[in-house]
Amino acid sequence: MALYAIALGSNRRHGRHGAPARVLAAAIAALPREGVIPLTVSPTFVTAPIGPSIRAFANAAALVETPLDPPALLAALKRIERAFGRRRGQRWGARVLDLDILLWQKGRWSSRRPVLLIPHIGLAKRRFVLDPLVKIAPEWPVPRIGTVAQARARLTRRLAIHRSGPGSGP
Ligand code: A4P
Ligand code: MG
Repeated sequence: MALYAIALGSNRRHGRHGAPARVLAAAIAALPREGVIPLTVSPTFVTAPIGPSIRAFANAAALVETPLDPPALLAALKRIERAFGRRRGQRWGARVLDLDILLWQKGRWSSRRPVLLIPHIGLAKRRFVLDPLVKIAPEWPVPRIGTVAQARARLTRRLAIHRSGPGSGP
């Protein structure tokens, strides 16, 4: 068995499950059928879209336990996405359900078939990932940064500097 942290995102209604927050709850409920047991689920955050999509997202994170190795877990998450009606070719667009692997207890994973990188490449750059994740795994190690809590502190500091702009402030 291994522990993973996964990210959940949705910014489209599902015909049966309803609004994005309900889609995330239904996705959590679908995990055990794939041999993935949710241990801790973060609160759901409503987040402004990053990228071209204009609809707000619901985002959450979960700690899960499973005997699956990283490629098998990715395949399981993709089956769940497909079952929720996610279509190919919607990269970065509006989507019913996006499930990403963020962290793996055993550390790093890198493969080309399937294309899979753990930690997730966007982990340290995205508040919509770190805000939910810090609620459930603040002490989880992040390579080269320290912990999830430190990654989030670093990102919010950087965003604050960005917002105040060059030359402003004392
Ligand atoms: N892949 C590689 N590493 C991983 C990993 N650790 N977990 C590969 C999952 N997949 C991984 O992903 C494309 C391919 O990445 C996969 O087939 C897998 O082989 P995808 O989920 O099919 O496509 P995507 O999600 O559109 O692309 P990507 O780059 O994962 O986009 P993101 O990072 O998911 O961003 N704004 C807000 N507020 N909230 C959001 O959730 N999401 C996105 C999409 C944009 N803006 C957002 C949000
Ligand atoms: Mg994704």
